[in-house]
Amino acid sequence: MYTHSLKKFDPEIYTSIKKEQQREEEGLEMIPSENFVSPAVLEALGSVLTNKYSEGYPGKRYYGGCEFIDEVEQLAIDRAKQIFKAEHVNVQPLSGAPANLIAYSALLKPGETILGMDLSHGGHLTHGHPVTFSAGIYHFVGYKTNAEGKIDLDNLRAMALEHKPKLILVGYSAYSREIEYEKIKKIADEVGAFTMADIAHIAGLIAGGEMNNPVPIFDVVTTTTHKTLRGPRGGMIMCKEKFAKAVDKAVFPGMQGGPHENNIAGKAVAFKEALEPEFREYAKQIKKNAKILETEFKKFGYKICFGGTDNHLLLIDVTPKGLSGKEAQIALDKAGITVNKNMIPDDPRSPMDPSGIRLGTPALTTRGMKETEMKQIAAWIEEAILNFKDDAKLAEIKNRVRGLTKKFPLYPTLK
Ligand code: DSN
Repeated sequence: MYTHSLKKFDPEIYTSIKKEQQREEEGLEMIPSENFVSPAVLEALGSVLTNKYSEGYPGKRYYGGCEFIDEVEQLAIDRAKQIFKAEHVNVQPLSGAPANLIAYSALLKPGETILGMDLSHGGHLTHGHPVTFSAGIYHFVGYKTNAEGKIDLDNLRAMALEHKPKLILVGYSAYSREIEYEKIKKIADEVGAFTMADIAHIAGLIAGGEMNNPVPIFDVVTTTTHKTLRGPRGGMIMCKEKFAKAVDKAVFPGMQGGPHENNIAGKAVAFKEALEPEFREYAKQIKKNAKILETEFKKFGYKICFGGTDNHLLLIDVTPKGLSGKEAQIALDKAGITVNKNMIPDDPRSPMDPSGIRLGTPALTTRGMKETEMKQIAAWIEEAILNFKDDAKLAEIKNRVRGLTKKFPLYPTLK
């Protein structure tokens, strides 16, 4: 029946995919939420599992023909439990934002209060930003980091006592420090709040034993699977057994329909990779690489938000160098280095043209880059920022970037 290949049948899409592959191969990918999956994960994603409907859970489906789908989903669940020491895992959330909305709906009634981190201090849009759907359903109160860039637990406790939240939310997308889950759980217990951690950014570092694991401590933990965890684009919810039913019901039929089982197979493969000893080395190197960048950028006189990094990312105020975050992002793009413009705490500028850039090391570390390359890359970033209006200089840096990335081939076996 089907005889056509993508290349022959749809050259437009084929060509765009190939151009993106080349962009990924030739550039330095430093957006801290991005990574490169293995060819094995790509194979699972592109498999026939995409054809199958399987509403329900392993052993309890609404459709026939799910015996192999059940094997796949059960493996994903069992491996995730092993990695994070989780009592219960749901691997069906389609991504991080829906996973968070689902978790809120499992734990709370509309109108109840959530205490979450302010977006400009490193929180995520889904943690209460007024533009989101969840902000119309729940009452969010935002806490902030203090002048030293740390989460002030005394202030968090005072806010919890004042606002009596039903849920205290931690886990961030631009915050670069470790999180003290046990102390936060104590505060939550004092005010009778549930605890939720969104570990989307740091899941791989937790899996690799390089950061504190909230899963055995907190009630509910959400994550994406495609950032430091290096799996396919997707989400996951882990929780204590007593919330298992509520979470499963909130995923299906509460918020989602048929799970994407090709994607769940990709998650299972990535989890198997995360259980290998090499993954611990990978997680360690991500942090080492981020520390080198911190040291180098401090030498160049940048202000690192939160005082530095304990994880995979850095949030940097570039305005003292005479440009905005947007200008820095554009200049670095021209130099073949991909970062994202980002708000800094209490940013006086706008989200579309903020003061900072956010960058990280997970993707470069996947390519095998280490301390020597980090020093070189930090110097190129500084050069690009100092010459942000000089297109010829930026093109020259891009050439050097291409020379470096050639030495770290990404998908040599991918045609
Ligand atoms: N877009 C993700 C990030 O870059 O952090 C969060 O949703």
